[in-house]
Amino acid sequence: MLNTTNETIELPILVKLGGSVITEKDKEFVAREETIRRLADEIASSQKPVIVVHGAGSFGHGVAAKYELSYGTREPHQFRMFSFLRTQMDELRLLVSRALFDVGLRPFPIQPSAIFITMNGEVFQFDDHALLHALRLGYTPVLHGDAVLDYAQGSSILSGDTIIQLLAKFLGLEKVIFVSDVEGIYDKDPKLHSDAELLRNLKLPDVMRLIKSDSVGGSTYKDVTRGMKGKLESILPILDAHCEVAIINGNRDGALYNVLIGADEHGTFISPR
Ligand code: ATP
Ligand code: IP8
Repeated sequence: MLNTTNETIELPILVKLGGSVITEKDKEFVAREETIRRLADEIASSQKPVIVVHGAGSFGHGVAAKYELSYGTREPHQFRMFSFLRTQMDELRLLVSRALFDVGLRPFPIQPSAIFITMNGEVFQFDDHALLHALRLGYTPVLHGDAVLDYAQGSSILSGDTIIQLLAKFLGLEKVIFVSDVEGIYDKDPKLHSDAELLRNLKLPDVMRLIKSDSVGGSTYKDVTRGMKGKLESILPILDAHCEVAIINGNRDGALYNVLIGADEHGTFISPR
């Protein structure tokens, strides 16, 4: 149960819809709308309270990389492209929120750059009021990786994985599901090695070992937040907060529904201890 001041509500499950699943990562600004609708339907069918955080995929990473927006805004064209990136993320959030609405849920879309401000790329301010009140009222908050304002350098890129990590700790959640375009964590990048083996059950020390090894890499697509390696680094503090983590393939029909209802069939499942 989540205690928000004087009320307790059922603990939501955090679901990260990876940018590699909800967008065509190699086609700029193209969303995979059918997949988004199916994933929304799986969330609704599970009847579990969730918070949705989605990735940027091809709506964000290409622009962020080209104009170096992770490192700040100094030149006039960077300020303009920051605005462009922000509006692209609004568009993707709208597509995800509308799909959730269309399957009967009550999405509450939140613009992360309006509630998070960073300092040198690290979260410095987080205004939690709207998020907590939305949860209290039974809405499904929808957030995402975003281009955010930064007190020191003007702008930075806040990954959806970092938001997940913050929310898991802050809300004391018990389960986080990362929906990606691979079955889970492998002993090497499955997109580059056909003999890669899926690691089904892991514990916190295994994650620490994998981060130090070369077996987990970035993404094969343009990704300013460092692909699966960045994801594993975000997962460590989540496990530290005693929260379970699942990484599943969003391209596999029913995988999200199954893991939401607790039938862990396909994927990598990481327990805090
Ligand atoms: P986004 O961060 O845009 O939301 P995402 O959450 O879907 O995207 P990515 O950051 O693209 O996920 O990371 C998934 C990618 O990581 C896979 O497509 C795969 O190519 C790559 N990868 C590298 N090493 C591994 C590994 N050992 N196991 C699994 N995937 C790996
Ligand atoms: O796709 C990155 O978020 P992520 C956000 O969740 C932008 O890593 C705008 C590139």
